[in-house]
Amino acid sequence: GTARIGVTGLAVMGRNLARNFARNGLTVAVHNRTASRTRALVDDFGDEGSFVACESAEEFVAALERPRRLMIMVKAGDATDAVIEEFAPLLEEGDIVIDGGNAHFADTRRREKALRERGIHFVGVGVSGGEEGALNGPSIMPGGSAASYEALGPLLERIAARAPDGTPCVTHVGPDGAGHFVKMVHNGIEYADMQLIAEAYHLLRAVAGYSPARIAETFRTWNTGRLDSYLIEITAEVLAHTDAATGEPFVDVVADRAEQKGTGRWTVQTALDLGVPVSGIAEAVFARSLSGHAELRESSRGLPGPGPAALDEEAAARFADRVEQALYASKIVSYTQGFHQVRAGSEEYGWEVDPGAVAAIWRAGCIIRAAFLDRIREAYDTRPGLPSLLTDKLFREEIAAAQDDWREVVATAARQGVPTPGFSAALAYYDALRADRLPAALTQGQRDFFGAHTYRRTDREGAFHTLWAGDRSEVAAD
Ligand code: 2AM
Repeated sequence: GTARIGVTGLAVMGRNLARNFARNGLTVAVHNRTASRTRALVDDFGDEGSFVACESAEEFVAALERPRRLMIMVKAGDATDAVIEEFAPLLEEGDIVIDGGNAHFADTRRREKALRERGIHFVGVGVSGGEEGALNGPSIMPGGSAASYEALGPLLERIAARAPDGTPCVTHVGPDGAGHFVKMVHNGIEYADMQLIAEAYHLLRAVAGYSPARIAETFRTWNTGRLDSYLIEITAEVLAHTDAATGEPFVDVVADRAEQKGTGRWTVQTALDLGVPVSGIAEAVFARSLSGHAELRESSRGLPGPGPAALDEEAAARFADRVEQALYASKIVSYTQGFHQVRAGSEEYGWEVDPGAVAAIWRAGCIIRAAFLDRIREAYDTRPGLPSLLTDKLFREEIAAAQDDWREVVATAARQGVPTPGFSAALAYYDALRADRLPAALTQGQRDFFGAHTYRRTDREGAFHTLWAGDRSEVAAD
């Protein structure tokens, strides 16, 4: 065969990735269960590059140069296993099967192991950037053997987004499920970013009294500073949009029930298993969930609470500046938590993920792309073993400068009854981590009281138990 890579599964993501490969000078074999899609691709876009249209699995496999690089772009789940089972018997040792779908990293680990035992490389690839990214340059997060990356990496570099400094947004994240894991955390961070932006909007609307158009202007201004990011940019677009049918701001005619496809939930579930406090991401998932509980919300409407108090123009402008500070500080916390999860996953599964490289490939192509990620890359490049982004010199200074405003915003929100779970959770995380002493000591006392769970002491080694029901003397519990 002569095709450098093959794509099977030609719904929009697969089709756009195949076109991206072809547009970048690679001969691409294309295949789909239903052959009409394959023909449509070549009919509609055949002039963009070199495609080899294949009707059967055998034809598809035969079209690929060796080692074969076969990319599966079907719906995550059973379809992926079905397609793997269909092709694996046709492949030879050293061939590479690539799953570019949104698989759970645990499935990717299982598939990688099963195929490795058959001498076939399996690469789970996180692809971010949606349909547009797939066509014009996504951020790509491949996980698999180093040998498979040698054969595949250069091709992925051709189609990846370019960071502002020109480097392609793809790196060998680590073995087996590392790529899909990192993609999952990316999505969790995306949820948190979106929630924080939504809270900023809500505060500007309810407390500062700004209109959606005015808030769009505010976000545009913020987008020229340190918050410069794709999500802030599109937020301004959405807020400036007017509904054609009613002439009302678009944001006022959209039902306020947020949906989710589940990768944010996976992030939080996995974080719970790993014992990583990703409170900002969790609050973002819960905020969407809460918004969808229509009956609960209906029956709770009118519960007592304060309403927002109107600010004059000058106070409103000052408050808006504070919200920018609160948003930025909370964003640092979200990323701190997300990168903690990446490190925890990496340690649990022995992936040796380079967090600086992850930040670098999120700089372009994906939904959370932002100038900010370059700062994170720098932080890890300066200190590869950095335990927490909060302890990076620059972030530490920025939070020091932002924190009075951050606290004021959270206090104002509480006083005026505006829910800010993201801002509040981020601040609580920050204050908990910097505390000398936590009330966890009391928690340990309670646990020892009702369940004899024992505790450790600050002044001596060992585990201890207090005879709460007896004379309350302390005994060694080892
Ligand atoms: P289809 O066009 O034949 O339906 C998104 O659903 C993509 O995944 C489509 O290209 C679809 O093929 C493909 N797909 C879904 N389930 C599949 C399966 N079990 N086997 C092969 N392809 C599948």
